[in-house]
Amino acid sequence: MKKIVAFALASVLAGPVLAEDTQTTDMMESEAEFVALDADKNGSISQEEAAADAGLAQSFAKADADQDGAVSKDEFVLYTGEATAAGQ
Ligand SMILES: [Ca+2]
Ligand SMILES: [Ca+2]
Repeated sequence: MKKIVAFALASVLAGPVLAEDTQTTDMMESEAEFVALDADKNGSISQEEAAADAGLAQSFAKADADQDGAVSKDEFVLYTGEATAAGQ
């Protein structure tokens, strides 16, 4: 039993190191998600394309930082990063 607790503790202590890897993975996941949502592959997500993602559709105006009616890749990565930081 003690061994199991020690292993669990070691996993927790290893957490910060793993978290750094996760940040990089999150960025790549955001990009993969962006490509998946950009149905017509024009490099930005229109409001219609955003409808495929309930969370993005709801926060579209917020994600569209420059309010040009489309979410660019940079805006999307920023938006998903902020959403992750806020724990949503
Ligand atoms: Ca598009
Ligand atoms: Ca925009």
